[in-house]
Order: sequence, then structure tokens, then C-alpha cells
Amino acid sequence: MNTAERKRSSLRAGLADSSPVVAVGVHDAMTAQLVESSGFDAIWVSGLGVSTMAYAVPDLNLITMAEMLEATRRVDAATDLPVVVDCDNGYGGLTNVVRTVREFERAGIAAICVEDNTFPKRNSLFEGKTVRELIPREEQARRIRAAKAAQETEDFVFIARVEALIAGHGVAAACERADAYVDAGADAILIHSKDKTLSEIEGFLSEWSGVGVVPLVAVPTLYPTFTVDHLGAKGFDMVIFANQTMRAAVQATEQTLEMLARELYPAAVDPSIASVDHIFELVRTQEAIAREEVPA
Ligand code: SPV
Ligand code: MG
Repeated sequence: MNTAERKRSSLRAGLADSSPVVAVGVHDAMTAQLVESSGFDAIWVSGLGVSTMAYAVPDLNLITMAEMLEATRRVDAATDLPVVVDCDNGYGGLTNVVRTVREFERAGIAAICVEDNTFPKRNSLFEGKTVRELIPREEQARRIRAAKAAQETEDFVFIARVEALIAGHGVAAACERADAYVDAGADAILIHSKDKTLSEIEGFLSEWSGVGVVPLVAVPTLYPTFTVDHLGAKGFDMVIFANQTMRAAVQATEQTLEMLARELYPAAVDPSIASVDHIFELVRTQEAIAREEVPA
């Protein structure tokens, strides 16, 4: 098995077994390496994360497919974990979604996730209009069917993300969309919600006939007190901690800069930041130099 096949089959096995795959969101390669060292199962390349951290732009479909692919290639090269990429709404219409599958599949990535938000999208966590339009269900199903038909390998995973709860369309509409996307060939469904009580999700879990049949993915950013075990017991096969590493990096950097600006000498921040030796270790500097050196 080559690396891509191994990552894809490990993701598929994780989605099929009894405990949820735990994925952590990243915005760069080193964060992916740190996620792997911390014992998690998979990487989520976050659209919000890459928009914010790599480009300092809002998560409004501003970053292109090529920019996301480039960020993903770096992440994928830095980890043995399967990488699941947040491909927003597939960056346009049906042919954009088809091309997105082609490009990420040929790049050896394990999985992509495509949502039914219209272009230009809005980040799902951003407060705004409570009811908003989505790509019509049948149109999104058509796009998924075309994308799956374009796939060249059996094992590449296509996750269809349902935004019906976020967009205020209700549980029945969410179930209809999930059915249509599975019928079109989606390998898994991500049901997104920002209902803190979990009651919207509970409604979906009790109404949708695909629970226990089709792998189901949760992003519990706004119902953050529910544990992986709890969500697993509810029927989820994958849980994504989508934006915690980005928020950690921003807060740590802001605090460090604040202290540096106040104290104006580097030792002031040394106790609260990684040592340079640790940085060298993380990228295996010693091993690289040892390999280069000609034995005496
Ligand atoms: C992301 O990480 O970009 C996501 C998850 O899509 S969320 O921001 O919760 O919509
Ligand atoms: Mg996103």
C-alpha cells in the first residue's frame, strides 16, 4: 500500500469501528505534526484556520482551491495521520466541485468535505441572519454525484456537509438533504449545528434513517461540553475539534507580544514560550545534520 492508500484505509477503518475518529483542526504543517504527537486520529485542514492564519482574511470563500490545496500538501507531508480537508462549498459550481475532488484525490489526500453553502459562503459560526438560503438540495446532490463519478480510486472519502440546521431550515430539511447526498454517493455526512443544547442534533439523530448506517461527523465547537464518548454514544463516527489550535496560537502570540512590548527584552517572555532547542527538535534538525556529515 502506498501512503495515500494507507491513510485512506485507516480513515475508513476508523469511521467503521465502534469509537469515533477524533480529528483536530490545523492551519499549518507544524500544527499537524503536534496534533499527531498528541495522539489524535486525524487532521482537519480548517477553512477558517487557513483563511485566518495563512492569509489573515475572513472565512468567506476568499481563499481559492489552489491555495487550500497548497496548504493541504504541506500539512499532508508533515503527518502520517489521514488528512480531511475542509473544501468549503467546492469553490463554485458543479465543475468546481468535480475539479476539487480530482485535485485533492490526485494529491493523495484521504478525504475532503464539501458543504451546501452558496458562493460566497459565510462561516457557519458567525452570527448573522438566522435563516439563509443554501444550494438547492437537488443541485447539491447533482454536484456530489458528478464529483463521485469523477473519483479515480475507490477509497478516497467524500464527506457531504449539511448546513440545514445552521441555516435555520430545521430537522426535516436536514434529513432530506442527508438522504439526497448519501443517495448521490457521499461516503459520510457532516451534520453541522450551533445549537448549544444539542437538541437540534438530537432531533436529527432520532429522525434520520442513516444513523448507524452512514458515517456521521460532528463539529462540536458550539456545543463544547459534550465529550467524544458522549457524541460517540449518540451515533457519531467522527468528531472534529475544528479551531482550538488556531485560537491557542492567537492567544499565546498576543500574550507574548503584549509582554514583549511592555518589557522590551527577550528574556521576559522566555518562560512562557517554546525553547529554540525544542523548535530544532520538532523538525529533527540534529538528525538532518548528522545525515549530511561525512564520517571522519
Ligand atoms: C472550519 O474549521 O473552517 C469549519 C468548521 O468549517 S466551522 O468553522 O465550525 O464551520
Ligand atoms: Mg470551514
